Amino acid sequence: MKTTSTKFQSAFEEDVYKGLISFPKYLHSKYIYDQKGDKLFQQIMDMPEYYLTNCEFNILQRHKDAIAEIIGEERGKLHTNKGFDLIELGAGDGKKTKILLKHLVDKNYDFKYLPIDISQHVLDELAASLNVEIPRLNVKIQQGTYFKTLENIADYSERRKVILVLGSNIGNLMHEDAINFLRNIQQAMSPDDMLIMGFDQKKDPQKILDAYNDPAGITEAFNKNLLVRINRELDANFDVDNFLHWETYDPESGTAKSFLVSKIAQRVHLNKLELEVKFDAWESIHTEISQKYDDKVVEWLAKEAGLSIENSFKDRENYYKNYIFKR
Ligand code: AVI
Repeated sequence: MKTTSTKFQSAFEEDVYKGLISFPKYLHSKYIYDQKGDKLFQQIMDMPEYYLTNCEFNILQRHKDAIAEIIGEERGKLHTNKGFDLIELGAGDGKKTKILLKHLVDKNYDFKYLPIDISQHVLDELAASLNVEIPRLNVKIQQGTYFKTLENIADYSERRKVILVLGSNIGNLMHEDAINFLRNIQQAMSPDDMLIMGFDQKKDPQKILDAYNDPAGITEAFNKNLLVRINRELDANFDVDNFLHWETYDPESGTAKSFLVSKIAQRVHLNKLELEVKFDAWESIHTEISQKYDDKVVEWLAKEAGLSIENSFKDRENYYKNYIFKR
């Protein structure tokens, strides 16, 4: 567990400080997501260039029958209680999940939906919309971070568990962190449980670059929201116009990287951290990775985390895959 040193009042302060005094400079993408960042990400998901959302939507639409059969099947004898709990990590607005939920309810599967999200507001809105759209659904919302909630999973889930992580969120982690993430989930699973997770696939590099570099500048605003947030919360004076949003994709490693590049030599003050940061002209801050995968890499990650691939479902163009794992 991470501890915050006494010099800092929060992990945010410490991480920003460490990232900006490093060479090369970096900032963690998780800090993009304040209220404004959440809204910008919603807009990204609606952009035509950001194919990931539609692909996963289509996969769930096309394969809901097969997915329901796999997750609804009673196999192990471990759980005497029939039925299952569908636990979604980072549920958000549940737009994609609702396809599966509607189908499971229509087919009378015995299950409860347990969405977990960091934001209580998001969860309240999700619960209200589900109440109207799928009134027969049994829902219990859980506010918290993935791992805190997973650690206490036994407190609220007594049945077989199907854990759902959509949106290729794992892609924002380097492989080592992705393995730890999967291992944490694996440790919360019993042998009868399943994990369904989305992984964006390697594809035409141009398609990937376009998804992270839209002409409307929404992704740019999303990336620069890191600086806007630092200005507000750490009393800093970043001029966002002095930075360029820059995206790269390495087809060998499958890693898309976002940067903010300083257009000029400049000094920025973060008063709350008593820090002055000096940028040379064209110096970069690395802000995000969005990893793209193939079956070999997903198999390797799964094996390292003690999981095995049970099945996988892809969209028509092979852009994206949802894998079902068991331990
Ligand atoms: C949340 N995550 C999976 C998104 C991605 O594709 O890496 C975040 C994002 N960054 C830029 N556009 C979308």
